[in-house]
Amino acid sequence: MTDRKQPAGTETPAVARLRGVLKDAGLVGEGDYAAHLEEKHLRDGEAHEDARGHKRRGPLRRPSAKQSEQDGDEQPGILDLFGTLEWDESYDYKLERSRRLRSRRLGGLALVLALALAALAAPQAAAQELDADDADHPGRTFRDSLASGGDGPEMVVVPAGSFRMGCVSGVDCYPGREEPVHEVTIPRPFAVGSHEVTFAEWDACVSAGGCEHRPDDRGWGRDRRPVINVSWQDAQEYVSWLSGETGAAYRLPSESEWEYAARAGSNTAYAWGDEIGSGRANCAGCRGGWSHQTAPAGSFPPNSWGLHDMHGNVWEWVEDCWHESYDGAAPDGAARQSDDCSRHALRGGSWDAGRALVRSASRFGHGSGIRVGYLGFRVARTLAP
Ligand SMILES: [Ca+2]
Repeated sequence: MTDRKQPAGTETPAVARLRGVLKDAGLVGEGDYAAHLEEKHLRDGEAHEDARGHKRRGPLRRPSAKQSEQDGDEQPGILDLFGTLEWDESYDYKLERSRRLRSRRLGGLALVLALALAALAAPQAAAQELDADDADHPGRTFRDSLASGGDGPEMVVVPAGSFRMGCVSGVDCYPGREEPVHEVTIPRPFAVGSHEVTFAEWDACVSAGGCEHRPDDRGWGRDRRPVINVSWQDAQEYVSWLSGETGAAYRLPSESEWEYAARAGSNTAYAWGDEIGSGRANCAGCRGGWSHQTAPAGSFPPNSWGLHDMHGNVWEWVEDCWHESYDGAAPDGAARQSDDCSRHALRGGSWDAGRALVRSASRFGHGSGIRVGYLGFRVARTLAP
């Protein structure tokens, strides 16, 4: 098992702590932080990623109307991720504001350094002593080493806890299917993939002889694209191989574990609220910048527990046999192993699904052997007691 840093494009715990110190000291606020990042790009012409993940240099620019039309979607910008500045603000104004902020920051530099050192030192020293099965540290990421070489998928430790499962938001509910709303208690922490299993991860299984099926990628590319055209049975083959390679108990998440992880403590339609917004996910109507195809893993911000693409990109197989409602659902996070096991449950919606289907509560069932271009999965792992 090896440690990993926070996924690219997200704020590391160390940066979050530093920002907290700066904010507590009254030296920066949320908007100041966004302005600082933007000014840094404008000043330095640093490489940044556009909405399609392509590396670019130079000032951020508003996409042309023609480009937006070609993409068939509204292009999100880096500024939109922070939600504090608009594209139509003049760069001169923003630069002037950044200069004022920089001057203010310099005035408190000594204090910032002292507070930052105090905030960073102790927690990081403690984190280095943990391992994958340390159950008391949710949010920790790790990868298990494979016997055949390389590492397995990046995993995130999810805490134990309780939540209300089903259509608790009242937004776009599917009558009956997401009811009755019921309390579920996840008794122990577990780990779940930070992203959907990618083609690269699947192809490693094929190369090692653990997976027989080599799915088509529809011409979208493999590498970090989520694997598609895999059945529930194919997914079982993958987790069985991964368990053998790592010596750890890999499996699909149960349906309740999946929703618990997708909600990440929220009770809204989406982990970020009741509105679909823009630049949050990849679906039809998500305004995510990807036109009717999958997006590479990690193209969108994770939820507050560090999980990407729980909403959209590909539907994800879970362990449970399909049941049309939550009648008789287990209250302890266990997978349903009876009822219609010729079908299994799918969660999260996909690149071709509308916004109602990518809600946290949305669920669907498909024949267990079907292979289509909107079906994929992510793995879960039981942590040692
Ligand atoms: Ca997904």
